[in-house]
Amino acid sequence: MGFHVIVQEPRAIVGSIEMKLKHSLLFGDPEGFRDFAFLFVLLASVHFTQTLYAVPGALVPWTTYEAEDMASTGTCLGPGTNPNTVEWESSGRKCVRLAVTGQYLEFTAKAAANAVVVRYSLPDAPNGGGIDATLSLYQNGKFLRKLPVTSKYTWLYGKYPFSNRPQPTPRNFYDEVRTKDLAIRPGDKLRLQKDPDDAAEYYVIDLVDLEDIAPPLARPAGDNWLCVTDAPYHAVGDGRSDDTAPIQICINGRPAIEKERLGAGRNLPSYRGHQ
Ligand SMILES: [Ca+2]
Repeated sequence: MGFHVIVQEPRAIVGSIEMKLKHSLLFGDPEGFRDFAFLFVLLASVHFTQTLYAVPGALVPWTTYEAEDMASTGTCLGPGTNPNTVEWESSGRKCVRLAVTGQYLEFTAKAAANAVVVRYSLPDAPNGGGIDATLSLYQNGKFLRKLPVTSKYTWLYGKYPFSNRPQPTPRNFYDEVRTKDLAIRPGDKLRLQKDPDDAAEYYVIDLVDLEDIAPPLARPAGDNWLCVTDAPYHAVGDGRSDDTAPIQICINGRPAIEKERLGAGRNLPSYRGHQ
């Protein structure tokens, strides 16, 4: 069997080798056995290569833990593929709903991490506009901190360009909350729990990401930089203040300067919601 068979249609190759193997079995011709061995090695190589490279998605520096795979006293939703349901917008089409005080999700960290991202959904306010609430984070059974969660930036309704007024066919259920400066070790148990003062009617959790994030970069040397937290811009960078104007003014002043630098912290451009 020469190189030419490789450029043939694969099914024809397999069929040809199958015919030769049958011939060899009947008449003891060694060529069929040899080709069959070649095909076996070829298919094994393809399978091995696919095993090595068949990793879906991008390479990312965090580890994702699906809520539906965690230990939980909540209610698993999905898999669901119906539009306008929270399952439909969920990773893996599944999520977990915590609706009773004391219900929780718990999982074991696979690697060290200092930051957590939780993808969650809260109910909307009765007349739209969202609500604010908290969710409790525990580490190895010990209360760690409250996660501030909101539905102010979620819940759209109807057809494009959508509305914030509650009606059938809701969508955009999920938001994310981030917290950092943690000390999570491999094997630690992390728990999200609806405690008595976590007042939302329910919490739907899709997934949790753990990441060991690097500290902020040091300010570059030289003066060929603009920093949005410096005068005259005065961005706050606390994750709560609207820093749209300082960032925009800084960018508008860019032509005379080569680069801008966002100051350490959490700069929060304003959200432009649909009306
Ligand atoms: Ca999920």
